[in-house]
Amino acid sequence: MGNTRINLLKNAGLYFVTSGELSSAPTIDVLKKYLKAGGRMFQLREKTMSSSDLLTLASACKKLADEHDALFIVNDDVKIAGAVKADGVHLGQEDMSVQEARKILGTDCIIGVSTHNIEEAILAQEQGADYINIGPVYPTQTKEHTAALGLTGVEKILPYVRVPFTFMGGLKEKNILPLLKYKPCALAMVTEISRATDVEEKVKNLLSMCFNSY
Ligand code: TZP
Ligand code: MG
Repeated sequence: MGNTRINLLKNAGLYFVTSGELSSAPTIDVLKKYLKAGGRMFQLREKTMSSSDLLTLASACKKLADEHDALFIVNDDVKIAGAVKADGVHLGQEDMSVQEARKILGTDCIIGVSTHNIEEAILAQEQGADYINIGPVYPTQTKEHTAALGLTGVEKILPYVRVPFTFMGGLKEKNILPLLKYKPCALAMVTEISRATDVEEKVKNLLSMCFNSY
């Protein structure tokens, strides 16, 4: 994989995951503020958008990512990731396998996988995931029906993790400090960023926490 991509992944610190529905402003506007404030990795995750709207938004995201040297990951949709030449795709447990996605996107593309337990983490790595997300760490309404791991659950999974990893689920400025000691490559957040009253200020605060506590 390209050095730039893997370096951006390893040093991202913060990972904004979009959601128009759970946002106080259109995704593209929140994203612009995120990037302006220094955010360098994001995922387009719009669960209810039509494919054609998603493709249009993904093209706009690609342009913004290039302008800011940011890492752009598409949730679920390998086709759209390939079509807009995104940096990567993020797959859930119900999505296409890593191997299939790899065949389509090639070795230069980042493939991330959502994992919730030891078995899923091991499997994703065996299949060639470039990074895994571990979560939900804390209770969250963004991904209902999935029990929160808590720090105890996280600590059970981490000894098996050999690739860069992110944490997600209920992450807020006020509760991320205990997670930083595990050295994630980034902390992933939906609503803490998408619903922030002042997105730029929030992102700056989060970035300074993520980087200064390493
Ligand atoms: N996967 C694990 S937790 C989560 C997803 C998609 C949702 C995180 O949303 P929030 O608003 O940051 O808690
Ligand atoms: Mg998915």
